[in-house]
Amino acid sequence: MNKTEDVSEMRVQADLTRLKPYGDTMNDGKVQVSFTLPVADDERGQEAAREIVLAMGLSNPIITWHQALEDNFTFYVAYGSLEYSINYNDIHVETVDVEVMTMAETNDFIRRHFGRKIRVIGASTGTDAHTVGIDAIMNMKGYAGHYGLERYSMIEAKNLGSQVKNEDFIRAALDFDADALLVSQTVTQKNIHIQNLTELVELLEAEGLRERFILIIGGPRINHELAKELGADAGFGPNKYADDVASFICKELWERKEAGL
Ligand code: B12
Repeated sequence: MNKTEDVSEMRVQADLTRLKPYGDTMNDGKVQVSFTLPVADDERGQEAAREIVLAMGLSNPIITWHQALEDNFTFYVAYGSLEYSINYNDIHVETVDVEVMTMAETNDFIRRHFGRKIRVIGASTGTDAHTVGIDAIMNMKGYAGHYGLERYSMIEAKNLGSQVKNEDFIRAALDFDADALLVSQTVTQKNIHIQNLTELVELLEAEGLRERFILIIGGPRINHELAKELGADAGFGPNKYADDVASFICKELWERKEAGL
């Protein structure tokens, strides 16, 4: 059997009503997990790691890597088999529903439908010091082959950087007369991103400004569903770029204009 036949054979065997990970053979349930335990890097620690993997519900655990981080902290990589499966047909997710335009198409859309530049302001808010995500979306040079919003001739983009307080962000957005607010949240420890974003939405609502702006949030742990839950208009996570954001802003502004808002 050649390689192509081999792959199509595996596809045929996939049962999406009983979906589970696979490593070597379809439905073998093989997963890799990594974690750190606050114990020494010795045989007892490895057995503890093996039992932790069993406690996760994975069968036939193998510890393939262990390395001391400090005297009493060890990092482990383990393999095991997941016995459970899920029904893929029961999975429904809310995603941003927009046809993504190129930079040129977006500029053209804005020129034809609004006849003015769209103003977008962004920041990484609260205590969050991570700037790479918001820069990826906004900076002239862009990210991963996608130019940032500063590059768009019909978008005026202002990037306030990181650790911007929600109050200051709102003031700056009003001064800039922004159409859209872009908020980046990377740190999620102790749900700090939820707190920051909830506070922002509450502040906007308290000042009667929530509907004044399109509110878009993003970050490695953000998705559209969470964004909607938190009261934003859209959420974007990894592998989303300026094109996705600009297309959404265009669609949303156009719908609001059509509705006379
Ligand atoms: C670089 C980095 C730092 C740098 C940041 C420098 C800088 N100027 O940004 C420094 C060293 C300062 C740092 C500090 C910390 N960091 Co740090 N950091 C990272 C690292 C290595 C890379 C992050 C990054 O740049 N990703 C690249 C960008 C492009 O990806 P992205 O942010 O996901 O962005 C994409 C999408 O999410 C989306 N997006 C992002 N924002 C937005 C916004 C909008 C509006 C939209 C539409 C889309 C969007 O678009 C982007 C492109 O697709 C990650 C680990 C990792 N490999 O990811 C840890 C990581 C994020 N850091 C982490 C932590 C814990 C910290 C510290 C708390 C560590 C400490 N104990 O001090 C501090 C926090 C400081 C603070 N107050 O915020 C954790 C976060 C864990 C968590 N879930 O909370 C990570 C995951 C590391 C880890 N595995 O523990 N960090």
